[in-house]
Amino acid sequence: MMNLTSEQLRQALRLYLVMGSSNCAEADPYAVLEGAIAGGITMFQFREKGANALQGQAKLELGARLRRLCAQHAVPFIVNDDERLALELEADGIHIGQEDAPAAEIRRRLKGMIVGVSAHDLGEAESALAAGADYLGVGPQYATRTKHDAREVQGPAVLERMRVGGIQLPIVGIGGIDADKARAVIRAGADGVAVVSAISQARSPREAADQLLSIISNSLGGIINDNDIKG
Ligand code: TZP
Ligand code: MG
Repeated sequence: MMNLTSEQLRQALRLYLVMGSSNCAEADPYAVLEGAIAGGITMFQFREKGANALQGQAKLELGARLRRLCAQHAVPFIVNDDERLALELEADGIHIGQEDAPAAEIRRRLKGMIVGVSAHDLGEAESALAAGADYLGVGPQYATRTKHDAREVQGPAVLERMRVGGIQLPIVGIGGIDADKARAVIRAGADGVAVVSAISQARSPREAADQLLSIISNSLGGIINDNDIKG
């Protein structure tokens, strides 16, 4: 298991690929992840969900292959929702939603793992912080076709409200983010972006990741310069 400081986690969240087999259309998820890693993704979440999602042994086997690939490249490997799977795969962390067990409980059961929590407004962000979340996933930033039960679109303004409200935790924006939208999400206060389709459905996951990472890095760099100027 990787032991990351909060600042290392913030760095690792710059370009976070979230994916399961059903997000890859015809492509092989292993090949998609290989390409995405070559293109520079900084974190990965195995999210095996939806109508055609793998179950049982098949889910475990795919998870184990993707987990090994991440370990070979020192990319933190996070499991969506499934505590047992996170333990079985010796994941670096788990990502939970508002409807899952409280972060504090999960933190006790999964000692040492990174715990990410989905938050939709300042109140949920404050609760997640109090429960010991290590980072927040905030969205949907824009309309998404990937998650059918996603909440109402928030827009990047929700990130500003959280930052103004005093939330300093590492945050990734998620939902409908592509190369055209990544900059606005970073400018609003996110430390990185989480994407599903922008990489998993791209003709070249490697090129898509590479392009996103340079936009994100440039946008983060711009923020540092702005602060420098303001002193
Ligand atoms: N949570 C909020 S939106 C979303 C999740 C898992 C899906 C994001 O997928 P995409 O394809 O990047 O819009
Ligand atoms: Mg969930």
